[in-house]
Amino acid sequence: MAMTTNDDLGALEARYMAAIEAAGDVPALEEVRVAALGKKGEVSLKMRDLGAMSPEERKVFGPALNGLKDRLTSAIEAKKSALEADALNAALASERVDITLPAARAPKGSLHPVSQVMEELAVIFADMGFAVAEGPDVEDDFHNFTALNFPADHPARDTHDTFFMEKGEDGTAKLLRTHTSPVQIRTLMNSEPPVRIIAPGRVYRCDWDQTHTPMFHQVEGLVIDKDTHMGHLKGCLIDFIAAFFETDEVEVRFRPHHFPFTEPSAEMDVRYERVGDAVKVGSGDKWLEILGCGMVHPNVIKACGLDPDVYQGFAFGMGVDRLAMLKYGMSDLRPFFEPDPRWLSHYGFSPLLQANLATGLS
Ligand code: 2NL
Repeated sequence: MAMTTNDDLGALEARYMAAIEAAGDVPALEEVRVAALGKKGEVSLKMRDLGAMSPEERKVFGPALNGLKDRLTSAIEAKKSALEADALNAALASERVDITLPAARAPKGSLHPVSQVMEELAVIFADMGFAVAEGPDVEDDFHNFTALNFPADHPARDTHDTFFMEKGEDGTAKLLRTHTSPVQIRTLMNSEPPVRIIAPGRVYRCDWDQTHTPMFHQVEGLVIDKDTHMGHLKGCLIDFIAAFFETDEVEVRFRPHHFPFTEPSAEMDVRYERVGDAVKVGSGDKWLEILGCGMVHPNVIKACGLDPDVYQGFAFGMGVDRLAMLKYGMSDLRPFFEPDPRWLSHYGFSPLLQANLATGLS
């Protein structure tokens, strides 16, 4: 058996370290690993030689070989992570799509049902004296959670529900808003009551299955004044349902619920029956959960710099995609966000026929 010396091990380590460094991709790196540490690898064979050494030699070369093996293993792991990160970045760069390019074929324009319903909501609530408020999709913890009276350990703050950005220089992470409530917080902080707004827009949650998409649409409403009470909430929401479903027959029920940002809180159900895939409101023997609502929690009023002993009001929130499905009889949420022109030409709306309370919403 050829004698192994410390110099041999040093040269072998230098050679493999250089090979690891030089590996251009994961398969090449794997070849280096097998050559060094695989069953018949150079280092593994030297390990086997230990058995034939004298105890004194083994005392020296055993630890030396183990150290060598550990250093090569960590170097390979580190290189592998770096190669994988490079591959991901290259894929991201090459798969980038220029969304500002003009469409390849002349588009036949039609309004997406979500856009149509957003228009209808704006028209209905404008008639009741509400303005439309907008705000950023990228939010901070204060406007999305803290000001809304979410406790520090509330599960919605968990990364499973919320998309967080990387931490910035100030050590805090921005996030994608999980509801449009932060729009209302911003409006309330920057204006004097009375406030009557709806906040429609995109919201984001880390959820993706048959009935959930990671981006969806919500509309929330907020009324703050000196003597707003639950009677106003009820009247406003019943009028909204009648206008939205274009019927005078509306029967609703309120079930007690919990939200951190309202007290008391309720969910509102509407009596309905199915007609094909669409719902008919006002008749039937079934109840449809439509929205959540409540009286704005005093802590929320306080967080916006207002005195809860002077100001109070109500708020509500609902899913726009779901409203569209119910009203226009679409049973599957997934095609909403797939660019299939057949679906859009079937369910889309003419952009020339604007939603209007006098001549009909749709
Ligand atoms: C739901 C329930 C709701 C609100 C949203 C709100 C906003 C402010 C203050 C208090 Cl600034 N409340 N929004 C209130 C009750 C319910 O949404 O199920 N949405 C899909």
